[in-house]
Amino acid sequence: MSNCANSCQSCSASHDEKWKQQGFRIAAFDAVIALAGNPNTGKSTVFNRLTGLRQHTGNWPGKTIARADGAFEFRSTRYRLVDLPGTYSLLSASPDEEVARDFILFGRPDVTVIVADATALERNLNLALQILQITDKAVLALNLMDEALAHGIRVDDRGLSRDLGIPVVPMSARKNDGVATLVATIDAVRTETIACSPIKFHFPVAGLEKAVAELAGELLSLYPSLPQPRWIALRLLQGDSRIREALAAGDFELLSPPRPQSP
Ligand SMILES: Nc1nc2c(ncn2[C@@H]2O[C@H](COP(=O)(O)OP(=O)(O)OP(=O)(O)O)[C@@H](O)[C@H]2O)c(=O)[nH]1
Ligand SMILES: [Mg+2]
Repeated sequence: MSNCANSCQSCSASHDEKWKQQGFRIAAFDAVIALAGNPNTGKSTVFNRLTGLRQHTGNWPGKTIARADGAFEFRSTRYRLVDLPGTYSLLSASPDEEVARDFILFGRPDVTVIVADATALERNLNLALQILQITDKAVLALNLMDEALAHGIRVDDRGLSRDLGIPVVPMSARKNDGVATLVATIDAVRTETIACSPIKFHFPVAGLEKAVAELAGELLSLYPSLPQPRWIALRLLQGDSRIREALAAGDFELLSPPRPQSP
């Protein structure tokens, strides 16, 4: 691990500088929200609904992947919204998946909104379950409900919410249906007015649970601020070279968005 893995002054300063250069006032946000989901599920439509003209586009640092950041306000809380690249999984080494995974894992958004296509729920839930392994505060935006209804697809959103352990908001972003409920739900999850208890995988394979727990413990003693050590331990045991490289480089601080400063 490099000696700038933890929050050393110079790293934070250059990190803040980078965001300032991209036009953001670091102290201008109270909370950070990530928008994740499969490609073509309406993430950017939701993003545009929430941020309107208050947005900024560019590339992810060091990559040619487009990035959109924006802002919205709800009950005096200033939110920064980050539109992540659409992905089917977080497990491969494709640059899009890496950006999405690193932001959710190391960027530690206050809430992650998973935008899902209600007409293709099974495929969308694959990614949703992966996201729930690496974050504890999330909302499922069940988008394209208008299409689902037109195709006679009905979704038991309450049952889904119970099973996933996070709130589910049925919506049609294109028609602006459910957007206000989504915002209120994000706020309620952030303030813990709504408690999340996302479903986590358990490993029935003999010995695996023990190995994950042991390695997670070792990792935490080496890197006390490491997010989601169990998930990282599992990826290391599976031989994920990207996670190994991220650990070796110790660049968690650089992967993180600027944290709001206290007034
Ligand atoms: N019918 C319907 N169409 C929608 C809805 N939300 C978005 N769309 C349409 O779905 C298409 C994809 O929307 P985007 O917002 O670009 O989806 P995205 O998830 O940002 O796509 P990628 O960035 O490519 O992953 C567009 O044609 C939208 O107008 C919705 O609620 N209902
Ligand atoms: Mg998009």
